[in-house]
Amino acid sequence: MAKTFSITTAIDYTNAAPHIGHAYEKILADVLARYHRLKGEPVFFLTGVDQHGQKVQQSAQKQGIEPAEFAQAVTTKFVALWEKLGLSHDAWAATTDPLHKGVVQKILQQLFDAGEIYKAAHSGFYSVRQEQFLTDKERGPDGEFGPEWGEVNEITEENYYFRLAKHRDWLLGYINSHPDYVTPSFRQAELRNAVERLSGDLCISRPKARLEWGIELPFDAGYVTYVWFDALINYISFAGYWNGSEPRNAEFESRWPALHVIGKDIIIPAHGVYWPIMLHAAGFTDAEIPPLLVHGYINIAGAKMSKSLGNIVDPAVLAEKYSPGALRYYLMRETATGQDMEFAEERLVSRYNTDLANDLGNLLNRTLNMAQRYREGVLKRPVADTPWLTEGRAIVEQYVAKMDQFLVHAALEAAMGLAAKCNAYIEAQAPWKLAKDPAHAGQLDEVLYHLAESLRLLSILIAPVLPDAACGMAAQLNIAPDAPLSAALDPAAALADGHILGKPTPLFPRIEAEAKP
Ligand code: ME8
Repeated sequence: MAKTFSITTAIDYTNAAPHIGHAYEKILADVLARYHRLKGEPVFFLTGVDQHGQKVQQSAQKQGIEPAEFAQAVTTKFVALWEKLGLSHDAWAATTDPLHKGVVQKILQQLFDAGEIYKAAHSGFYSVRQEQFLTDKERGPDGEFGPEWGEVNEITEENYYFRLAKHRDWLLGYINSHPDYVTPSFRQAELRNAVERLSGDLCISRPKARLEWGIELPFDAGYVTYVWFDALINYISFAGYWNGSEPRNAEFESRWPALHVIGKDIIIPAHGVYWPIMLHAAGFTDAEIPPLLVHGYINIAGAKMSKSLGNIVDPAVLAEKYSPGALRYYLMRETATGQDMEFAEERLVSRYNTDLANDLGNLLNRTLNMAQRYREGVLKRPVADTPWLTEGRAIVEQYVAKMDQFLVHAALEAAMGLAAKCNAYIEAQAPWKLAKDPAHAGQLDEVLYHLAESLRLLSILIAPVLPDAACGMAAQLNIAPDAPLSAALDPAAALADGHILGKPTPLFPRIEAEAKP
C-alpha cells in the first residue's frame, strides 16, 4: 500500500472575510492533493478555520454579537468559497470543534505535567485600547507610546509560559541536519538565522479578564490558551491524533507528518519555531516533524492587501464573473511557487483567453472537427510508436518532475508547451491539404492520431488544476474520465486503433472584454 500523501493548509483566521491570498493557498494545496490522487496515492488533505482569539472577540463586540456567532458567520463564507472553488479536502478543521478543544487541553496538560509549562509574573506597559503588552518597538521617535495605543499603564500580570528557549539547540540541530525541512531553501536559511537569535519563552495564556474567546487552560480556569498554541494543534487533532483514550493510532500514523502549506508571514516564529518545538516537547521524533512549503504573497498594485487600502479582491466575485477554473488556472500559472505575485484582473483574462480559449480549446475543437470531417471520428493507430508519441510522454515526465517539486506553474508551462506544439504541427502539416490528396491518406491518419493522443495526455495533465475541464475533454475525446497519471506515461494506454472521437463543443468560451462605459 502506497504511503498516504498528507497535506494541510494554514487555517484561515475568521476575523475577516476570505481574500485572494487565502484562495491562492487553498488552490495550491488542492492542486497538489489532486496531483497525488492522480498518481494513485492515498491522500489526506486538511484545511479549515482558526476561530478563536482577540481579534474575533473584538470584531464581535463591535457588532454587538457573541464571538461564536461572529466566527460562525465568517466560517460560512469560507465554506461557501471553498465549495465554489472546487476544493477537495478530506477533513475540515474548525478550532471551536469539541474534538479539537479536547486535544489542545490534553496536550497542555501533558506539557504542564512534564514541566514544559510554568507560571511567571511579567511587568510591562499594557495598552488598554489594543489589549496587548507593548515593547520598545512600539515607541515613537520621541520615546513615547503614540496616541494609537490609547491609555498605556505599567502593570504586572501572571501568565503561563512554554519553555521554548530550552529547545533552541535541538531545533538548530534539526534544521542543520534536515536541509529539505523548508521549501524554498532560502526560507530555511531565514529560519535558521531566526532560531540562532531565539531567546526567551512563549507566553501561552491570556487572563480571562481580557480574553474569554479561547480554550480554557485545563490546569487553571482563570485563563484561556494563546490563539497560536490552539491553532497549530489543528494539524494533529484533525488528523486523528487523540480520538480515543490514548494518543496516536494507525490512522494518525499513516497521515503524519503532513506537508504544511503556509504563507511567508507565518513561518517565523509560528510554524518554524513554536510548532516543531511544541511537537518535540510532546514527544514527537525528528522523523515526525512536518515539512513546510512556504508560498509568497498575492499582492495588489505592489501593496500588501488590506481593508483600509480598499484593495480587497474578492475571490468569490472573480469565480462568479469568470468561472472557478479561470481563477484556479490564473493563480496557478502565474505564481511561481515561493514567490510573490502581482494580482491583475486583466492578466487573469488574458491568461485564460491565450492559454485555455486559444491554445487548448481551439486545439481540441479543430482536432475533433477535422477528425469528424475527414474520418468520421475514427482513429487509426500507427503500428509502431512514433517520435511524436515518445516526445509527448517526455513532456509528461517534465510535468511530473515539476509537480514533484511543487512547481505547479512550471508543470503547467510544460503541459501548455505540448498544446502549442500541436497547434504549430497543425499549421505545418495542413491536414486540410492532406485530405484533398488520397496519396496522403496515411499521413493524415497519423497527424490526427498524434493530435488526439496529445489531447488525451493534456486532459490528464490539466486535471489537478482544472478538474471539470479535464472531464469535459475526456467526454469529447470519448475516453473514461479520471484516468490516472500512469495512463499518460504508459504507451499501452494510448488511444486504441479504431477509437472513435466524440463531437466538439466549446470547452473554454472566450472571455470578451468588458464594454467600456
Ligand atoms: O495566519 N497572499 O490566518 P490568516 C498569499 N490563522 N497568502 C496570504 C496572503 C496573501 N496576500 N495573506 C494571507 C493565519 N495569506 C492563522 C494561521 S495556522 C495554524 C494559523 C496566507 O487568515 C497566510 O500566509 O491571516 C496564511 O498561510 C493563510 O493565508 C491564512 O492567513
